[in-house]
Amino acid sequence: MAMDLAENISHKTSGLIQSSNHRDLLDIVDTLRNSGVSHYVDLPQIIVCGSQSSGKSSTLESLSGIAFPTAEGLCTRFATELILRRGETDKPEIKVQIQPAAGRTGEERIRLAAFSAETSDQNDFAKIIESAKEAMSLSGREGSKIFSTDVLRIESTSPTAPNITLVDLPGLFGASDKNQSDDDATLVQELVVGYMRQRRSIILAVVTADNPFANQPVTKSDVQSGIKDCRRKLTRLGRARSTKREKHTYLQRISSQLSKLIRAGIDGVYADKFYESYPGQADAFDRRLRAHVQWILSEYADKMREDGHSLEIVEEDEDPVREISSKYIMRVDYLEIVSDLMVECRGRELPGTFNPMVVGDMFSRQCKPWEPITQNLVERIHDAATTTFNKVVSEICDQNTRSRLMRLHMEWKSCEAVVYVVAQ
Ligand SMILES: Nc1nc2c(ncn2[C@@H]2O[C@H](COP(=O)(O)OP(=O)(O)OP(=O)(O)O)[C@@H](O)[C@H]2O)c(=O)[nH]1
Ligand SMILES: [Mg+2]
Repeated sequence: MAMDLAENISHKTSGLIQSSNHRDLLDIVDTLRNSGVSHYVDLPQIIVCGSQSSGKSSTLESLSGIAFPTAEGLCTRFATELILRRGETDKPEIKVQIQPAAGRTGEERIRLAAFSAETSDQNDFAKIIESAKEAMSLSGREGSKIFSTDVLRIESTSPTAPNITLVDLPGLFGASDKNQSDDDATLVQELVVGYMRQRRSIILAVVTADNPFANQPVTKSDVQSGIKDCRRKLTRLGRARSTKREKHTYLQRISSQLSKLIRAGIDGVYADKFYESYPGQADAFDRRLRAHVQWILSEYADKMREDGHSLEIVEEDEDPVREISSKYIMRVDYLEIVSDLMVECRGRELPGTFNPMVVGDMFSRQCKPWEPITQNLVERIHDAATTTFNKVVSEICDQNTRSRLMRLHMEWKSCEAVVYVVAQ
């Protein structure tokens, strides 16, 4: 029955994932995994996880056609990586090895790495797993360990197998009993979460039908947030669009949503869900454009007040605010500069009067820093507009549409338009 299902799956998937290119790629992935590269790079794999005795090993058996040891109660004691490959062999070939855990001593590593078994008879499989357990000191005798972080690697090549890598993991459990301690629960949890965290792990969560879905440890945290993420991505993908008209409607929807959200961001009306903000959320400014620009403008006003004038003119009885001596001048010294300037500005005025142009000259000398400060303001507002724009586009369309629209220079054109509107 299990073999039938496996064959069924492999036939259905052939043509999609069974190409020789795909097989070569997976072989490279497994060679890398075998060389320990997975310590540095996460390699793709389907991981089977869930509560104890929820039927993980049985699910794996149905998918692979390989009879895993399954039983009521404590059963899977270590991670088992099952590498299924389609190959032209007369009989199925099964190769078994142990990848020692990171915490093993040098001597133990040599002993475990030396463990290897090969067979073409699936009936030997249970025996091989038993001897692997023995090698990992999981014999079940007094004082032996219950769980291990060593990994059992099984490579199975047969003409009908699908090209996939599956990982069977021990079941999660909360409470200790006479067979397993709290430390064991932590060890298993760390092992499972370690596999779940690997970015390229595809999580196959197995849940029992007699316990509510939301109560099972594997459906909590990571998996639930994964489901949420998938839903969000699906919503973003939008409805199927095969005709030109449907594609046109899709782009029109993006365009109207974009202008609606950007308009709201410019006007500072944050009623849409996109602008939602809650305490501790760091990216509110990235979305709330008007608030961000107002903040940038108030910093600009402070900067202009403090550094907008070239020289600070200090009254006789006061101390300068600025520390660098070239940045301030005493009033009496400044008056001398003004007198010199009045001479330089002399026109046709009568004696005793002065050319009012002198004020313009003094002003242009004093406002020299305005240009770089204002240039910086323009850049900051441009960056703020770009950030909000990118956030909005990421929110309303899928990754593929987004990058294709961006290629049409929509980014620049729209950002310039936003800066223009904000500046108004
Ligand atoms: N009723 C019923 N029993 C099942 C089903 N799948 C598996 N079992 C039984 O449940 C028990 C546990 O199955 P396993 O596949 O060993 O479960 P597991 O999740 O691998 O268990 P651990 O590795 O110990 O965490 C075995 O006795 C199976 O025969 C199912 O769909 N229905
Ligand atoms: Mg199991």
